[in-house]
Amino acid sequence: MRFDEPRLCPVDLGTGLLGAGDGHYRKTFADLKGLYADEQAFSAILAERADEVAYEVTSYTPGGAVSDLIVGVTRMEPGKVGNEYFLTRGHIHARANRPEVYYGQKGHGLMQLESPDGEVRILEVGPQAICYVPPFWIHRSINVGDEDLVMMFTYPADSGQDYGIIERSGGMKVRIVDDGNGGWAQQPNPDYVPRSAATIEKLLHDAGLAA
Ligand code: S6P
Ligand code: ZN
Repeated sequence: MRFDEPRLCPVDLGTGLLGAGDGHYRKTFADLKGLYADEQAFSAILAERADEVAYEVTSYTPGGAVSDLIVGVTRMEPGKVGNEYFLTRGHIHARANRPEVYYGQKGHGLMQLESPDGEVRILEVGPQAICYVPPFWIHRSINVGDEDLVMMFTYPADSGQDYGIIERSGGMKVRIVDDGNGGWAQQPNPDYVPRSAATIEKLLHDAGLAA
């Protein structure tokens, strides 16, 4: 066949899952060791909920070419570890110049964005809000609501994910915590180590861009 077959993938807002996809993975709380600041609070969650799903991703990948788009949905449980809201691991795309679009469908979420040189943007993503993640921005989603957060996403199929960029910096620059009034606030991450000029230069160079 010369042309790919069009595909309809329904999103079930009850389950937060994509239908007619070909990919599905789950992250349990046990999988998320080292992600949260409050290790004691995390151990307490592990004691009760280690094998429960913290978030899951269902997707459809039509092909692996740059001209293909992966489409999918992330569903995340509501809750906190200590005073820090549940979040995804976060990453930069392995091909760092690949962008992504998120579309809020259910719940109250944040997209935490961090540029390689340490600029921080926090965007609220509720139902029917489109969030554009530009090339080179590290991104993570956070559930600051009291129900499931469901967000659709789409990105070039050859993007890949690099999780190490966050680990190498001791986490992202800020953490999102309960502000004490049921809302959220940013808190500086004391373990954060800024990326060097050489590291940033390499990111741009690897993506085929001069600094
Ligand atoms: C992939 C895209 C999403 C996330 C998903 C889970 O580029 O941004 O599919 O993978 O929301 O987040 P994470 O950070 O654990 O991959
Ligand atoms: Zn991504």
